[in-house]
Amino acid sequence: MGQITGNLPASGNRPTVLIVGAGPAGLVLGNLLRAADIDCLILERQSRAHVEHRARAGYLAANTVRILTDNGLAAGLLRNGQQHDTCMFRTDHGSFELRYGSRGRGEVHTVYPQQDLVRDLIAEYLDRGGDIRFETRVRDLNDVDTNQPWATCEGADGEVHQRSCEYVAGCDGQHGISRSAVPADAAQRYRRDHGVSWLALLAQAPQSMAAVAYAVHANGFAGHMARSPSVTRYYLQCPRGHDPASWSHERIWEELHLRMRGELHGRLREGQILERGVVDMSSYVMDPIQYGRLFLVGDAASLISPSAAKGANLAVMEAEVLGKALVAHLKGDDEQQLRGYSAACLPRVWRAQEFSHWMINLLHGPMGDDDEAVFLRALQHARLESLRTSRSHQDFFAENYVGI
Ligand code: RFL
Repeated sequence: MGQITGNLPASGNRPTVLIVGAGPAGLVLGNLLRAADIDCLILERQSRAHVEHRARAGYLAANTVRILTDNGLAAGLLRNGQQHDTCMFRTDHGSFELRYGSRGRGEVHTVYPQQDLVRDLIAEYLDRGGDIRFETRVRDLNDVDTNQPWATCEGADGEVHQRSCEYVAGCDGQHGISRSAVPADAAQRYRRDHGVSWLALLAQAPQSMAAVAYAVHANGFAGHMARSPSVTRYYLQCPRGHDPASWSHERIWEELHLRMRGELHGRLREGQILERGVVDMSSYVMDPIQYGRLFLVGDAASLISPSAAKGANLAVMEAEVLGKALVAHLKGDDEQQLRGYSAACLPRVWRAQEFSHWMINLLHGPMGDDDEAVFLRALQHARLESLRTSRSHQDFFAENYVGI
């Protein structure tokens, strides 16, 4: 690790906007700024190969597709993405399909792996003359409440530099450092641990059914979601603190078959497990998501559980709002949108949080056989039954499931 001694060397020109992180948030923002010919620099701590292969999200909301299309960033997803409009629920009381594409506002998802989107966004950003430095970690952000914010960053060679800029976009995800540049008394921080964990799996196997499947089982939740023609994401609810390596290949597929009720509805198409990790369902929201000249975007601003597949979609929504606001300010001398960035985004963040929380309660019944667990599972069944039979409940679901 590089050492800081005395004054740090200042490195390169001073970009107008310094973007920390090359995930969906930072890359969409960088592309919007470059389209308006605004000088920006993206610093990313991982290598290009790493971010271009990091599998995460896959379900893009209609608003995300609209933003990417409007800004010339959708060629790959329009060519290779799959439209998706149905989800399926499986319980001890039976199975039903909900064709959400014909309910609510009639919107559908586009399934396109996040790593493919990231690859497209990097290529386009470079085509637009964007500057991006991989394997460069931002250690801290300073003076963000002045006209001269600056960052300390460390390159792959261990050299430590200082970078100054006019504005900073903190797009460095849930484990980033940008949030910590906002003083404790300058923002309210809302946190919740939902007490549920998922073993997140990527299988080298085609999807087993033409729908997202959510299975509610006494052993816990199981999920099935398409990613690409040959790769499918599965989830298995697991105890907190679980070691993902403790699950053998056989045990994973046995448990997925059991919870998905393969004997009734058809066996799953098995394949090698390419990736596994445990995701603890938690939420985090800062209010406001701006401080001085620092603007937080995506998971850096608000973390959401993956129960309703909202995280990447919120990141793109916020990147569009901030991108437009920075262009209006820097090119049109209109600062109003920039001042209103946080107020424009947070109601949509909270709406997504509320629906994700609703989904967690829909999909996870309490374990055990005490009176309370039995009662709450009966309520869970009643909620699913209402979703199966009530047109207005289905409209509510569809509007919130795809909406951002
Ligand atoms: P990212 O994608 O985490 O990118 C942040 C980037 O910042 C870099 N970084 C730094 N760079 C320089 N200096 C530092 N100090 C840095 N610290 C961090 C990181 O290396 C990284 O490249 O955040 P962003 O752009 O806000 O995007 C958020 C989304 O990635 C995230 O919300 C989604 O992946 C969540 N999510 C899903 N979202 C959906 O909309 N639909 C889905 O279907 C969906 N499925 C998922 C998901 C997340 C999952 N996991 C892994 C939690 C499925 C899973 C399993």
